Amino acid sequence: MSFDTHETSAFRPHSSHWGVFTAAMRDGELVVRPHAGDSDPNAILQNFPTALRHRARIAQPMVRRGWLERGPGPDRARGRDDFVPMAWDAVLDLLGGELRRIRDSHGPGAVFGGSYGWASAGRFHHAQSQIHRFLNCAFGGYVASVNSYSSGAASVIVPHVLGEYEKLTKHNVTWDQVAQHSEVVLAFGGMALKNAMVAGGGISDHVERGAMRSARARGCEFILVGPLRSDLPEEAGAEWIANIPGTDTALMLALVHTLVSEGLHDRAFLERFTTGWPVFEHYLLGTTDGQPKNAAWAAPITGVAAEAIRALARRLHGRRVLVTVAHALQRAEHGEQPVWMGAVLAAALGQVGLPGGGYGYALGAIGYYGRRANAVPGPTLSQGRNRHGNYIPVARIADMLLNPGTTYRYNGQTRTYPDIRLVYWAGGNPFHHHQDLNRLRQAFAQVDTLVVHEQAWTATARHADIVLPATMTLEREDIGYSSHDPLMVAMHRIAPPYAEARDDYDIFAGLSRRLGTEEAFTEGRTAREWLHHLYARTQQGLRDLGLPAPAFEEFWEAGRLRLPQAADDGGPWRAFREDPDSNPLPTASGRIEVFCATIAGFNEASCPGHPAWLPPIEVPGPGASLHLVANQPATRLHSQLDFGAHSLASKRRGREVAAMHPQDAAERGINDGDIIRLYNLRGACLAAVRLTTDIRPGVVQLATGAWYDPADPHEDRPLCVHGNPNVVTRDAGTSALAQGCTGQLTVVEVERFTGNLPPIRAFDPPA
Ligand code: PGD
Repeated sequence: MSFDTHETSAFRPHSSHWGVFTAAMRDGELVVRPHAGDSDPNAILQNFPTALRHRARIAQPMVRRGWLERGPGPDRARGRDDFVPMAWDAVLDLLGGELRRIRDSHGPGAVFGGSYGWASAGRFHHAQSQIHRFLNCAFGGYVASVNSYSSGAASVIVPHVLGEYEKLTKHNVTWDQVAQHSEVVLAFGGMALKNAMVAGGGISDHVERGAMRSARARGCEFILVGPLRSDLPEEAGAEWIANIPGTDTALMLALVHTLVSEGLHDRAFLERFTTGWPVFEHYLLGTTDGQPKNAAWAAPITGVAAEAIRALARRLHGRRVLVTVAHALQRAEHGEQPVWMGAVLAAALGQVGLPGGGYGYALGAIGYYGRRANAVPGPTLSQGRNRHGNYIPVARIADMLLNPGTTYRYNGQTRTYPDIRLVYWAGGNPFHHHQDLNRLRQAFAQVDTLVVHEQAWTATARHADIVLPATMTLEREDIGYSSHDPLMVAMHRIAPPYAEARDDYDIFAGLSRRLGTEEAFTEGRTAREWLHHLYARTQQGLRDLGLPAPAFEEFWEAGRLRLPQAADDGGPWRAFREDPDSNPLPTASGRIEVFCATIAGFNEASCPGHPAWLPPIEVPGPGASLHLVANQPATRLHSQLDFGAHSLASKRRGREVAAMHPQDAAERGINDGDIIRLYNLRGACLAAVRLTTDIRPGVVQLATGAWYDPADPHEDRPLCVHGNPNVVTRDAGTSALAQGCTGQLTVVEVERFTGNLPPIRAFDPPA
């Protein structure tokens, strides 16, 4: 890798979702060093050096040949066609014309601009903010998406039953409280460090490992409930209860049943702070359906012995217990239930609102949970107002594109899918994040035009009609800020843009010029002027607190600014516990809703009025099939920089590595290091296999993020030769309540792959 310009031998500050760092060009090579103050830096940073000038980068604007020759319209050739390079002016003219055509003939409601994705850390060049601002301010609106692939179920159910979702995750039990107060941390789905290593907007110190180490040294007991032992770090010294995936709600019900039947539940807390307990208790004890949800009932469902469940319940009684539930659990069918039931368990233990106790929903799922909030506002680019207003729950995109005009249920409403003609994406990779990718390909074949801004040739870019090369974060100036990290970072430019790549901002400015709305989008500012403008909000916040507020130039020169943080006060649940009448929760009753009349009133069989065990549709058949846990990767953020050295080093024979129990492998004649084929009716992918006893038998684990790489893109259900689990996951909502993503858990068959090993072409630019 060599650079002929912009040799910056001095280390300059920069930031990413996976950590603050400094970087310099040394002898033509990019050198990246983690932030000196980071106690546990994230090795993912080392994907940058090889990624910066990798052949997978997009060098120039490209237009799909079929779209150019036949014009916009539904086309099965997407993802199979070749591309024609085009000059920037010409491609922006072309796209400007297409945007006008769609708006004039169909209106902004024919444009899907949800554009879900993590994009990059800088707050100005944040691609989601840029695209939404462009569509709102310069185009006239768009069909949006709501909620996230991360927490689709939780973010909808929590406001009904517990209060503000954002507060539950970001203003609640902190890592400091865990270190100082928790006696037992009962972690459903664990708290894997790979997840907490990442925080949107940047993170300057990874504290989770240290907090667990301190808690453990003080005598705190960690109990991991889940099929993968690696979901808590060694420092936690955890006891492992390896339940069958997707059965946590049944286990929690049995724990509460034991507490109730042995008189160990906190009646006074339930009476004072919750509503609807008696209705739930009838279900729990089986007076409504004849089936007590006791330990004997839960044992065959969960794969955990009845006596072990009872013993665990007794062990929780009378101690400072923190119940955590990982996001992963709600990224599955009926994902609302473990979220709700975790709160009911914490309430039955009477722990909600105590320091280091209660319900730490999603603690450890991401780096900005379990920390103190900044006391001053951060830089935020206004996205303007969407005058169109229509939206879909984010994970229903394929349903929307395949079924325009049909109705679906969401959060108590019956809604109608719009008729989308143009899909515009910047900063996300649906061929990474969506489920049942063969179905997604059919869905994308329906639209007139698919536009993608990308830095690299992801499968999403390959399926686009118009591909616009975007700069990588290292190639632009920005401000790194996360709401719960005290370090605001002046992200200096480290390298010049790759080939003809442009900032998303410049691309949208060029398009808005063609639409006659440039001023509305840019407000007459250059990118540098925007940084000044956005910084002023934080500066004012500091002034309001009577603190020194350095000028922008001073901040830029220093490279960072340490911000004041709010107190660790336990948030709304502490205040509620101290005085529930003065500080009610923002639920309908002002209490924790163990039975929720609002949800019951929606009449959804898939989400009744109290937490319940609802068996999943897909379960492994006897003998043949396995549960597939498709979780977050450890060596990259989602699919980002999968072509970087650190991510590549984790693969075997170029493929993503799946973990399997030796017992399951032996039954299938599979050896460590073999290539396996994971398949079901939806599709198939290859992976290399690693055998380990740190996984429950009956479960195979394959992380997300290996770029989709079809052996023959012309087939309808091609084999992904690289190991993207989303070719086999199920594209169905969590329930009619939240319609969240269910990609975490599915059922597959696994066999040894004996054919000729197809080459990996995911990182080669298309013809
Ligand atoms: P990323 O790989 O981060 O995944 O899905 P998401 O789409 O966020 O994609 C971001 C893309 O943005 C990358 O392709 C990157 O190159 C591009 N990009 C980065 N910076 C810029 C920029 O400045 N400009 C432009 N134009 N592009 C940029 C993540 C999603 O996946 C999430 S959040 C979760 S939690 C889900 N998890 C699962 C799961 O557990 N199991 C399954 N099966 N599936 C999941 N999918 C979900």
